[in-house]
Amino acid sequence: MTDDTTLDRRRFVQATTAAGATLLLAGCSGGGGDGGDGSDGSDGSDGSDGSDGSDGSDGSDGGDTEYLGEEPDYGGWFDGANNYEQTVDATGQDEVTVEVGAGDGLSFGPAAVAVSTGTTVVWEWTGNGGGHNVSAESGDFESETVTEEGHTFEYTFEETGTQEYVCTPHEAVGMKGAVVVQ
Ligand SMILES: [Cu+2]
Repeated sequence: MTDDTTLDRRRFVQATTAAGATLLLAGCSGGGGDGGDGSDGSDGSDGSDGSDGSDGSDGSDGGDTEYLGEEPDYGGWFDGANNYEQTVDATGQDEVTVEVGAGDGLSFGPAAVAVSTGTTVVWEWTGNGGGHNVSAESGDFESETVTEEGHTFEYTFEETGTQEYVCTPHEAVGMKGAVVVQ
């Protein structure tokens, strides 16, 4: 009894699927000709004035920011650090920019970023928070201490591992960062 019901149901499903497929096919071949009037999409030009996006400085507009699926263990490095929440996933990119003097001016932004080997990290000074530098705990890189907005310092990470760094003048107030090289 039950077997019959199952069989019937299966047949019914098959029949429905076949009918659905036929309908889909019919819809495709039938409606194909009218596709031409999609052309008025060309006056969508007012999309370009999104220029006032610059005041989204509280980070809330970071729609395309991706975080690592699993947060690395920094062994307490970020305890008391500014601007650290999660590690930004920037793996697979040739170049990544980190702000020096982000947020309140005494932070790196993002404080923690993951990159791939061969990635160049470009630190860019915002001009906020006074004189900053970028100094690796390992000693592998160290910039001069600079105040001016737009100054940059870069370092290309060739080896996997975590590189912790500080702003020497503001280390004591939590201006710390890390680059995780994967
Ligand atoms: Cu600083």
